Amino acid sequence: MKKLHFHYLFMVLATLVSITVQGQNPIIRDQFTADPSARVFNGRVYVYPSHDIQAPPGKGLRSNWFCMEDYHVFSSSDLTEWTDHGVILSQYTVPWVDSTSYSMWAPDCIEKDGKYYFYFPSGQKPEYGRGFTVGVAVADHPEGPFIPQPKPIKNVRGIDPCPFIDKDGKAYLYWGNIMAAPLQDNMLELAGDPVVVKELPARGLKEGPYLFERNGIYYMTYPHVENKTERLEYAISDNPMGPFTFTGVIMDEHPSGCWTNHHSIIEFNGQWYLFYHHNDFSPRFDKNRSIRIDSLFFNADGTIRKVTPTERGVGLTNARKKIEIDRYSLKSETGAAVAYHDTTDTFKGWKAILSDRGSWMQYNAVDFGKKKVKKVRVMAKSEAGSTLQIMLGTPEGAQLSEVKIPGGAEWTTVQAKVKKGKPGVHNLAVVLKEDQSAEIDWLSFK
Ligand code: FUB
Repeated sequence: MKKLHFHYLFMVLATLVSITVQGQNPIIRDQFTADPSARVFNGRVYVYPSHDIQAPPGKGLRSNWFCMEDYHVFSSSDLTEWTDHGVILSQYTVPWVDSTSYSMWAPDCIEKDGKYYFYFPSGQKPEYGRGFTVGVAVADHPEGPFIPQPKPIKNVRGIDPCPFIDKDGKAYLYWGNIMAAPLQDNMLELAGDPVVVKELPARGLKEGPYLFERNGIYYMTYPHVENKTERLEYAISDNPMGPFTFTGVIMDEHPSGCWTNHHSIIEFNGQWYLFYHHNDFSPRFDKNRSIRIDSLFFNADGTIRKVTPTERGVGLTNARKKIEIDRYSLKSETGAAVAYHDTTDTFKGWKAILSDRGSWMQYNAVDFGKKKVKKVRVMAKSEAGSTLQIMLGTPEGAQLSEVKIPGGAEWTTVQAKVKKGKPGVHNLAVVLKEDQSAEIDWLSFK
């Protein structure tokens, strides 16, 4: 009784936490996040990621490995401002989970008849068998509170569950590498025996299935290791149970060597998006990851155009807020680089470094609103002192402002007048006018 009371209190408290985090890539800047399952519920985007942590000494499945003890959910109405709704489920509150396993890996969530079904894998208590299985927690709202079922789903062995409800109302569950089964109407039990999904590539690890439908085509998308690290691929079918035909690559392997990638694909306000992850805040340990978003486009025949990861990500950036130019859309081939502010605390973020005369960074989709801006503030640093040009559109565009950075070792905020500011949404570029290098943290207009 005491335990149940504590569990309820925990769930209520969890739903009260709400911290806004700002997005470009990676979209969550105060904790590690991985395996983003994005869904659109009631006109908002909800992301259900895994929550990577550093394993406490002696904990977790093995050392230097994936380590997770709980889940958060994040939501946004514009893909730029993200609200953290706090912990929605933890390994300590699910009856069947082995709370010493730290193995709450990639989850997903789906809505049916006003209820939200959160599917998650984890290591199980010995009485339920060995290895990973999948459970469900149910809520009345996308952000919870989620009440876990007392037992895992019967007959599911593996990780990375993905639920799908077809246009005819029939529900399916995909998981592992890669299995499928129909779900019963209650969304809590399988309605048939699991089958291996055919005809996906026979060689190399496949995991993280994510199935969606568009114009009558069922897209089975999944990370696949053909050569050391994962790349995102897809296969198509006219049936949610397959067989599928391998069709192409959605995203190449991360050049950094980050071993995993894991994704989901949604349409939101008429645009398709790919949610995926990379190890942005943890360059030396690729099991501490961060979730990202980039736009995804289809060709006329329904095939998917390969997505190139960007720092800029998606969404509009308000010109009157901080524009982090280090999350650039384009940069000059030479003399433009990005570095951490503090390599011992990567969550402090990045700075842009322009070092050659004429080097530049371009930042797309800045929303100047309805009124012309009159001034720009730039947080910058330049040992020898330097000058930046703020251009509208591209580095060759009209000059909005010229900002002189005084010489010195400290960061300083410099303000300058803006000429010919324009209302509306525009791209911006910052160009180094002199030979002396400059570092830029952010700029903002008023
Ligand atoms: O996050 C742990 C595991 O790494 C996931 O379950 C896999 O898909 C991979 O991203």
